Amino acid sequence: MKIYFAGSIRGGRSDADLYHRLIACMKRTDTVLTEHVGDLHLQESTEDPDIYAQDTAWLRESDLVIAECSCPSLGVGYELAYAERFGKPVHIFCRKGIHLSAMLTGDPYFRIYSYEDEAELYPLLDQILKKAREA
Ligand code: 6K6
Repeated sequence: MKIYFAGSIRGGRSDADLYHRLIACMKRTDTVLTEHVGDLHLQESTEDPDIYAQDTAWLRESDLVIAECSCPSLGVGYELAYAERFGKPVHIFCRKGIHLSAMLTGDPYFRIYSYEDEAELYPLLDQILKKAREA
């Protein structure tokens, strides 16, 4: 499957190492279109219109979207609405205690998982990907 992983870039890189580990986990079985989101030495070299064109094309091409939303990001919010518009299944991870936007928690389209410990995410990811493969 082609997975679109969304995580904060200009919204802040405090969770970049977490994105890196989640992407590595998904890459064992599937293709992650947005590997750069977990790049710990991300260099912004591409022009913004090219980033937008590439990322929206990847979203349309993807089989599902996984987003880590603990670090708020306008770009990720946009991507989630875009994915919904194209009927892509969207799974959102968020650490307990973070008050996620009502525009996500109030939209029944999104499947939201709040977690306490990162270790909870790996079996959850396996389960999500297994179900998606069977769908
Ligand atoms: C070039 C090489 C590495 O990074 C760049 C430039 N930046 C981006 N490249 C690709 N996708 C991006 C870039 N900036 C934002 N995005 C997309 O928006 C990613 O798919 C993220 O999920 C999301 C982050 O949005 P912001 O608002 O936090 O930047």
